[in-house]
Amino acid sequence: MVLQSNRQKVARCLIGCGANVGARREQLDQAIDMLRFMPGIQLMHVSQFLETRPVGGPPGQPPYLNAACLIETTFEPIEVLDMLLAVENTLQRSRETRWGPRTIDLDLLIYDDCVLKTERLQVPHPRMTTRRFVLEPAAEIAADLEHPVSRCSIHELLENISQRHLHVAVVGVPGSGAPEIADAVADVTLSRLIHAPAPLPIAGWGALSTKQVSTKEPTEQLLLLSQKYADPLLKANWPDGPHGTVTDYWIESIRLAAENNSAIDTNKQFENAFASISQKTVTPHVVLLLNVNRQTLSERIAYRAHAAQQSDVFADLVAVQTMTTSDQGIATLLSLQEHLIDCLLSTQGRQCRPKAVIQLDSDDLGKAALDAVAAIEGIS
Ligand code: PH2
Ligand code: MG
Ligand code: MG
Repeated sequence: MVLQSNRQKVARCLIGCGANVGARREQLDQAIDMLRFMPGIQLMHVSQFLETRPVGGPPGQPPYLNAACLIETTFEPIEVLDMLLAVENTLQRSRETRWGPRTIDLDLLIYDDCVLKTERLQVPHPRMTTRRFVLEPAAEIAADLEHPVSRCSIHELLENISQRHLHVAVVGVPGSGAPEIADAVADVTLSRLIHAPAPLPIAGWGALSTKQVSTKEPTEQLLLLSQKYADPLLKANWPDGPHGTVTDYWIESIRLAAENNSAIDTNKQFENAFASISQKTVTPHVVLLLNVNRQTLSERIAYRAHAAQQSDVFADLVAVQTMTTSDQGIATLLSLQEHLIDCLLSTQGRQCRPKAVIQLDSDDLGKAALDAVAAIEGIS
């Protein structure tokens, strides 16, 4: 952070507030008053209080009252967090279950254009882009405030999740569980479900072309594959029903996988041809980006190879099995995973990039499914 002369830099912060037990309105009022009189903080705007349905956590919770505040402060991000925790503690906040009922919850959503991920604090808040109970009050007081990762304003983020027929893409390398998570999300949201029409060009690309006795260039085959991925998602045929579409792929993964695959010689001509296919598709409104570690991948590859020939689970790993060693397969997958994260979450805003990207650890598929469903429930 740059200090200007001897004046400390003032940061603008967006704070999310919520309560769903006790005298909710009084608790929110008290918390906001404590912010109002806190040294080092200027309370600029407070939204109205909005009654919202609880998202995630144990079933049967009472409804929330949510609000947002905009403050200016000379505190560092971690100091803002400590100050918010102190206010929560003063108001008898208990912490038993994750996403359980609470008398008061104060979240640091945005701290200027700061992007930071530590053990204690992540800003911008990792789940805010699909939470209507956050974006609606925030849009009332800070519609033009920019989200520093997506580079969209709060207003744009709210508009993004307010489309009539949403496209949610579950994205991850083979073995990350994308088909399984997509099934769970589509199930709960009564959405149309589309699985990847063919495996990603991870490996065994040579084998594939000889099997098909194809005389086509690999890049030509890639474009055919891209067209298959694009066909169900064309803007021209996009439905307008209210239940949305869930895919277990993102077409841009083909480009990234091809770039990552040394057997494929991608060039400018390919890039242009790919772009003209990809541009005709609906950009996902929400990406659920799955993350797996090396250990998980090696266990899942072993599972596919030995125990699960007849099972549908992790079927997307079949392409990886054709690689000479599973170490090579794992290295390829991890490198592609890095590439995906980079492309979806780097702060250099790319055109046509999905606006809401939520990262989920999918080493535990059951937990990933619950988190995925909660992220999508936040939209309604
Ligand atoms: N906060 C959560 C989990 N779920 N649901 C609503 N409606 N409002 C919240 O503030 C909220 C939630 C975790 O902090
Ligand atoms: Mg919260
Ligand atoms: Mg909190």
